[in-house]
Amino acid sequence: MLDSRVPPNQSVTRLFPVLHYGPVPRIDLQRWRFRVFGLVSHPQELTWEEMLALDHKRVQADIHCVTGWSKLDTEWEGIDPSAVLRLAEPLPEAGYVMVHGMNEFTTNLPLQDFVAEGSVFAYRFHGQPLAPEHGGPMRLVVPHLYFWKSAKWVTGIELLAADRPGFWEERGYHMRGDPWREERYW
Ligand SMILES: Nc1nc2c(c(=O)[nH]1)N[C@H]1C(S)=C(S)[C@@H](COP(=O)(O)O)O[C@H]1N2
Ligand SMILES: [Mo]
Repeated sequence: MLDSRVPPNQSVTRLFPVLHYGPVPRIDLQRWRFRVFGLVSHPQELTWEEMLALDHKRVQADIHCVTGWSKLDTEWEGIDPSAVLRLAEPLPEAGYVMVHGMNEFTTNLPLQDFVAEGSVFAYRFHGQPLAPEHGGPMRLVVPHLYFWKSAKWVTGIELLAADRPGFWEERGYHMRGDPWREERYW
C-alpha cells in the first residue's frame, strides 16, 4: 500500500512545491560549466555539450522533502553521476562529495549515496526540459535522501576525504538525511 512508500510524518502531494534560497538564476548554456575538483586525479571543467556526452540514466522515484511533503513516481532523465567520477578519477581517500549549486548553495553526501542507483544529474523531468524554478538546466536528484540534498542549478562537485556540512547542514540539518530514519535535524 501507499503507506509502505511514504516515510514517517510525510504526506503525499500531487503538487510540486518550489523551495530554495535566493532568486531563480538565469543560466546561459553557452557559459554553463561543471567543475569536478578536490581529491581527483583529473580535475574537470565540462561544458554543457561535454556533460551531455556522458552516460545517460533514467530514474523513476518518490521524493521526500524535509518540510513534510512527498511526491510519488517522479521521472527524471540525465547524466549518471558515476560517469562524471570515471572522468575525474577520485583519489582513494575521497569518501564524500560536496555538491555546489548557484546562489552559494552546497550540500554534502557520502560517495555511496552520490553514486546510488537512483542518483542522477537531471535535465529532464517527465519528458520535458527541467524548469528553471526546479533547478534547470540541471540539478542533482538523490531520491533516497531528503530533497534538500538534491542541489538545483549545479555548478560542480568537490571530492573530500572527510565529511563537511553544506549550506543547510551548517544551519542544523542532518549530515545524511535518510527520510526512513527521519534524519531531519541533528
Ligand atoms: N541551488 C539550490 N538547490 C537547492 C536548494 C537551494 O536553496 N539552492 N534548496 C533545496 C531544498 S531545501 C529543497 S526542498 C529542494 C526543492 O526542490 P524543488 O524546488 O524542485 O521542489 O531543492 C534543494 N536544492
Ligand atoms: Mo527543503
